[in-house]
Amino acid sequence: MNTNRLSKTLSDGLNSQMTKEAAASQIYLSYGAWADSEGYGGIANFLFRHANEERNHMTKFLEYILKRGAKVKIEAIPAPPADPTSVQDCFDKVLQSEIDNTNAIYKLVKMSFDEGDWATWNFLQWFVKEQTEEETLALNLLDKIKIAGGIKASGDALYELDRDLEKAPDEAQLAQTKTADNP
Ligand code: OFO
Repeated sequence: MNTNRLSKTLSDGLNSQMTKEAAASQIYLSYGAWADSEGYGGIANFLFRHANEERNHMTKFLEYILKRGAKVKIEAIPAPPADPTSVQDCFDKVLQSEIDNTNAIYKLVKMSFDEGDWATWNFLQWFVKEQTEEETLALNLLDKIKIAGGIKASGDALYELDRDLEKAPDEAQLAQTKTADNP
């Protein structure tokens, strides 16, 4: 009996999203390393914590594909883009990367809807909510840097921002402890 409950299209799509989440984690790691080397330890800490969140998202996709009886394909993770040129550029790129990810999730939601695969549609709703939160977080970062003076932000303003982000609550949790009620 065929125990695979995912179509080939959705199984390929979910596998590729799993790799995309791993790539998002690498992007945050690379921007975090850049921030630290520029002396922004607080921003680096924030970005490193977010890298863990993306890794947890990758695990959620992996667990779901396995749960539905389909095959997990672990593939090469694309290299992150070039280093940012400033803190504003870094936050701009974080927002763009989250928007790209949201669009990829929406495509999967549409695929699952078109197939009437309500289990997958339901699974993806957690990510729809998560992406809204992550885009908001990235927009808030951009607001903060704008208030600090944008590309011309002074050393003092960047120092304050760096300190604030160091203290920002750590939202990274293990994938298995995350639920729709406790994202
Ligand atoms: Fe940035 O979030 Fe994963 O999905």
